[in-house]
Amino acid sequence: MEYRKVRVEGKPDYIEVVTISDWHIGSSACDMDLVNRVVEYIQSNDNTYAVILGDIIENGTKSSVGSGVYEQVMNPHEQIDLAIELLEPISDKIMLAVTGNHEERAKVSTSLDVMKIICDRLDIFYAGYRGVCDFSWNKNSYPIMCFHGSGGGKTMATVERRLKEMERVTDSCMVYAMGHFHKKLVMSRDIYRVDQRNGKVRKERVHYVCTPSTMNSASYAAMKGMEPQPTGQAILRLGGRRGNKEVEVDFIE
Ligand SMILES: [Mn+2]
Repeated sequence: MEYRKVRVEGKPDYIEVVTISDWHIGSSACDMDLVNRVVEYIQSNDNTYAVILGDIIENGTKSSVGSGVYEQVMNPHEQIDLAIELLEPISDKIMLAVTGNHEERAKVSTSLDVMKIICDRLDIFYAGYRGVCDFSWNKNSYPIMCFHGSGGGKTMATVERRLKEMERVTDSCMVYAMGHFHKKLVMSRDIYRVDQRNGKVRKERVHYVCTPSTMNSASYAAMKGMEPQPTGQAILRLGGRRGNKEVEVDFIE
C-alpha cells in the first residue's frame, strides 16, 4: 500500500482536500463546465489540495463494456491530452492519485497504465489502485484512504457497504474516500483509538465519503433502472484542534 505524508506549511485553521473523481473526459455526458469550476476552485483557494480517485478519462475501447465507445466525443489519446491540459495548472496541489476502472481498460488490453502516464507527465504521486494520503500540520494528522471503488453500486446500501469495506483493509484512517458509483454519500461514526504515545484512549470520528461524478449520466441511470444521479465533487475540510480533529464535507456542484 502506497503512503504519502503531506506536511502542510504554516498553521492554517483548516485545509481543504477536493476529491477529483469520475470526470469521464471524452464522454458526451461529461459536464465540462463543472470540471472547469472544480479546477478553478482548487487553483484559486489557498490551503486547498486535491487527490485523484480515478476515471478521469472515459477511455472507451473496442473491447470495453457498454456502448461508451460510440458515445465519446474524442478518442482516448485526445482524452489523455485534455486531462493533462486541465490538471496542469493545479498539479502542484494534487498530492496523490489512484487509477479507476476506465483507465484500467487500456491496461487490460494493452498493458498501458493511463493514470501513470498522466501522473508522470505532471509529476503527481501515483499510488496505483489505492493509497493513503496523510495531511499533517499543527501536530494533527488526517490520513485519507483513497480508492476508486469497484463493482456494482446500484443501491445506496451497496455503496455504504463498499465504503466500510475499505476499513477492513486499513483501519487507522480518518477519511475513507471513493468515487466510481456516481453517488453522493457521506457517513461518519465514532470509535475509540489507542494513543500509545500519550497513554490514552481517544474518541475519534471516522468519515466515509463517496463523491459524485461530473457526468450527466441520464441514459446510464435509465438503462440500469436507477434514480437520477447527482453531479459534483466532494471537498473534505480538515481542521479542529489537537485531540479534537474535525472533518466537514461539502460539494462543488
Ligand atoms: Mn469507475
